[in-house]
Amino acid sequence: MSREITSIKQIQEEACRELEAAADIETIKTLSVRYLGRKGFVTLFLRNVSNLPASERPTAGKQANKLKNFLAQEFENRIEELQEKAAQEERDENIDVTLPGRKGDKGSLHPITIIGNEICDIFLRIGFDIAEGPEIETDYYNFEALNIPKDHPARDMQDTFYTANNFVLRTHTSPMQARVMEKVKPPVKIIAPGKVYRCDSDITHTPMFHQVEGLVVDENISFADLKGVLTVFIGQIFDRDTKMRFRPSFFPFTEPSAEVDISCVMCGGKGCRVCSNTGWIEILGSGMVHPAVFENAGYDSKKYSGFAFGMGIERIAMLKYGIDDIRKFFENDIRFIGQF
Ligand code: 2NL
Repeated sequence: MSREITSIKQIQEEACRELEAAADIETIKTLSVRYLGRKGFVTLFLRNVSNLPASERPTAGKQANKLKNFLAQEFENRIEELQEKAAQEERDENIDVTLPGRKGDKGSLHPITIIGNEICDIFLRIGFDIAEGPEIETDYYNFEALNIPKDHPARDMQDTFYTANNFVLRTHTSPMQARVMEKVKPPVKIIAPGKVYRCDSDITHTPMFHQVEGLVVDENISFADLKGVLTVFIGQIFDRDTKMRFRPSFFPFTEPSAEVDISCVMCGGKGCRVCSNTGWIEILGSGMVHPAVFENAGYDSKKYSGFAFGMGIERIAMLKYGIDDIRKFFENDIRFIGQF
C-alpha cells in the first residue's frame, strides 16, 4: 500500500476492495492488522482526529468508529465463511461413495386410518355418501335431536365432555346425520365417520375414539334392508363366511334396536378367550330409526322409514389385527403403529 490514505471514505473503499480480493484466512488476518491494528489505518486516523479543525472532529470521530466496527464485523464474517467452506470441502472429500446409502424413514398410515378407509370404501361401493362435520356439538344435535331425553344416563357428566357455553364434544357421530336430515329430503344414504369423545378410560375405552355410523332413509325401508347391508359389510370387512346374528337391544334413537354379533374371528365360533367361550363377538349397534328422530328432523315418520347403525373403528381394528389393548393405538409408539 503505497498510496497515502487520507479520508475515511477512502479507507473504507480500499479495505473493502482488499477484503473482496482476499482468498484465504491468513490474508484477512493481515488485513485486519493493517486496518485495525495498533498502527492500522483506522487506528491512526482516529488518533489523528484531535489534529483536525474542531468543527470536523465529532463527525470524523464518529465515522471512524463506525468504520472500525464495520470492518471488524466484515473481517470476522468473511473468516467464518472461509472456515465453513473449508470444513465443507473436507466433508466432501471424506464421502465414501462405495458405502450403501442411508435409508430415510418411511411414513405409513395409522392402523385406525387404514381400517377407517376400508370401512368407508365398502359403504361407498354400496352407494353411501360420506358426511363429515363438527366435533364440538350443541346439546341439541348430540342429544335432543336423537331422542336422548334430559335425564338419560348417557348425558351424565361422567360420559360427556362439556365445553364452555354448554357445547359438548360429540359422544357419537349421529349429530352429523341429524344435521344432514335437517338439510336434505329422503332418500338419504350416508355414513358419518370421525372422532368421538367420552369421559372413559381403561383397556377397552379411550377418551377419544373413532366411529362410523350409517343412516338410510326412504319410503319402505325395512329391517331386511339393514340385514342386507350389514351382511355385505361384514362379509367384506371380515371373512365371506363370517356368521352374523342380531340380538335385541335398546337405543333411544332406534326402535326396534339390535346389537350385531359375528362368529368369533379368532376361533371361528368354537369358543375361546376372545369371545369368552360364547363363539360370538359384538361388533356394532343398529336399529330402525325412531319416529321421534324423524319428526325432530322435519321428516314425516308415517311416510318414511329408515335404519341406522354405529360401530367403533378401534373395535373392528382390534378384531382384525388381534390387538387386545385399545390404548396401544394412541401411545404413538412407532414400533407398534408402523406395523400395519
Ligand atoms: C353403537 C350403536 C348406533 C345409531 C347408532 C343413529 C343415528 C341416527 C338415527 C338413529 Cl341419526 N340412529 N345411529 C343407531 C343405532 C346404534 O350405534 O354401538 N355404536 C358404537
